[in-house]
Amino acid sequence: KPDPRDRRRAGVLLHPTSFRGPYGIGDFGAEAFRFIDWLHQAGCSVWQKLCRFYLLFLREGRPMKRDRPTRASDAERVNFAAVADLKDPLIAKAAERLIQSDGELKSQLENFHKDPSISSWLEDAAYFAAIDDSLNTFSWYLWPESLKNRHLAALEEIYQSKKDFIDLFIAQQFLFQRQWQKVRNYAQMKGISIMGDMPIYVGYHSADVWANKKHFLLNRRGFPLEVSGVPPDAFSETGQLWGSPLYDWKAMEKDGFSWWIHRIRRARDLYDEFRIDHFRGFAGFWAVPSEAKVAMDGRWKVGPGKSLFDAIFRSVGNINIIAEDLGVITEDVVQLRKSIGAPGMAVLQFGFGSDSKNPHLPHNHERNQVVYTGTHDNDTVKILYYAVMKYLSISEEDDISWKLIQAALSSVAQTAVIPLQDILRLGVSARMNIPATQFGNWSWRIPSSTSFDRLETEATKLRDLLSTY
Ligand code: G4D
Repeated sequence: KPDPRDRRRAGVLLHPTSFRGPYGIGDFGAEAFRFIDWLHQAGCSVWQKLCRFYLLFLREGRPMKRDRPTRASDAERVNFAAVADLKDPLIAKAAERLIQSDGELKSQLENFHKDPSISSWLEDAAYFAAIDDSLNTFSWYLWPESLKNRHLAALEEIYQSKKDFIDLFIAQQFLFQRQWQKVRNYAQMKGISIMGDMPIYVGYHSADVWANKKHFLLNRRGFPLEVSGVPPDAFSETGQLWGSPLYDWKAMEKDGFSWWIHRIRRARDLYDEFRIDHFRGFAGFWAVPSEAKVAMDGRWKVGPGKSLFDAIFRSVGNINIIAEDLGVITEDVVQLRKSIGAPGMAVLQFGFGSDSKNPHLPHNHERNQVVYTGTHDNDTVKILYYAVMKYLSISEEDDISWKLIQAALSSVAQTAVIPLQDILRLGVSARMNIPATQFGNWSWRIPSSTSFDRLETEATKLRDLLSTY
C-alpha cells in the first residue's frame, strides 16, 4: 500500500463525541457519515480523531419507543455521567437482543471472538470488566489475592457467576467493531484516511496492566513505585502528573515486546494511520515517585529506543505512525523519530513569541511533518488572538483563524490538520482539553446551530486554499 503521506494533503481534527445527535454525545450514526461527505466536499483526505470512546449509536439496538430519550438529551456539552446513565442500559439492551437473535449477525458475533486479533485482548478485557462489575473497588489492587493474581479456579468461578455479563460485554464490543467498520468503509470509499490517536501509556485500573503485570514497573504486591508524567513545558508550568504505571522496558524487551506488538497490530486494524502521543517517552521518559504530589519531583529514565520499533516493524510490517513530538524534545528524540522515518508535528500556535528559528514557524517546517493550527491540547486560534485583535482593533473580517489555516496549508509540511473549532472560528468554549487539569475536559460538541450542510462556504474556502497550495 502506498504511504498516504507521500503527497500533500490536509484534513480535520474532530473527535466523534463532538458530533451532534441524540443521547447527549456524538456517535457513529448519521452525523459521522455527513462529516465524511463534508470532508470530501472540502477536498480533504484525512480525518484525525482522538482516543476516547463512548460511541455506539443505538439504531441497531432499536430501543423500544419508551426507551427513546427526549430531545433534551441533545445537550450542548457532553455530560459523561449523564450519558452513561442514559446509554449504558440501552447499549446493554441492544447487545441482549443480539444475543437472543439467531440470524446472520448472531453467527458473525459467534465468529468475532475467534479472530486472533480480537481474542488477544477481548478475553482479558471481558474478565476484567466482569470482576470490576461485581467488586466495584475502583482498583484491582484491592481485589482478593486469587483474582488479583488471576488464579485459574477463581477466574473459572467468575465465568460461572458472570456468564451473562461476559456475553453482553463481548456482544457490545462486537457492535462497536461493526459500526466502526462501516464508518471506515465509507471513509475509504470517499478517499478519507482515518488517523487514530494512541496514548503511550495505559491506566492502572485496566485489563492491560492487570493481565500483564510483569511488563510494568510494579512491586511484588502490584503497586507502582513510580508513575508517569512530564516536567514543566509549554503546556504546563508545573509539568503534568499523569499517574499511570510505567513500562518495565527490560522485561518487555526480553519477550520481544509482544505486548506492544499486539497493541500496534490492533491500532493498525482500527486505523489507516495513527499518532502516538508522547513519542518522546520511547527515547527517555519521566518517572515520578508515586507518593509525590507534583510532577516536578521526577527524573528522566532511558526508554527502549529503536529496538522497540525494529521489533514492531519486523512482526507488523509497514505501519504509518505520526510521532507526537511536543513538550521537552531532546536530540535523542529527534534521532529516534528520524530513524523510523515517522513525521513529527508542527503547531503554528507555538511559533510565536520567540525568534525566527522557532521550529513551529512555517519557514522552518520539514516536508515529512504534520502541521496543525493547534491541537486538542491548545487554545483555539480565536482564543489566543482575540486579545491581540481587540487591542489593535483588527476587525472580524481579516479573520485570524482562517489566516492561520492558510499558513498551515501553505507550509511545506506534507500533511496539514485543522481542528474543526478553527474552521468554525470558535473561541473559548470550544477548547477540548487543558493538559494538567482533570475536570471539564473533552466535553465540547459542535454547536446545535451548526450543521454540515450549512458549512458549504467553509468547504468551498478550504477546497480553494487546497488547490492553491
Ligand atoms: C506534554 C507531553 C506531550 C503532550 C502534551 C499535552 O508536553 O510531553 O507529549 O504534554 O498533553
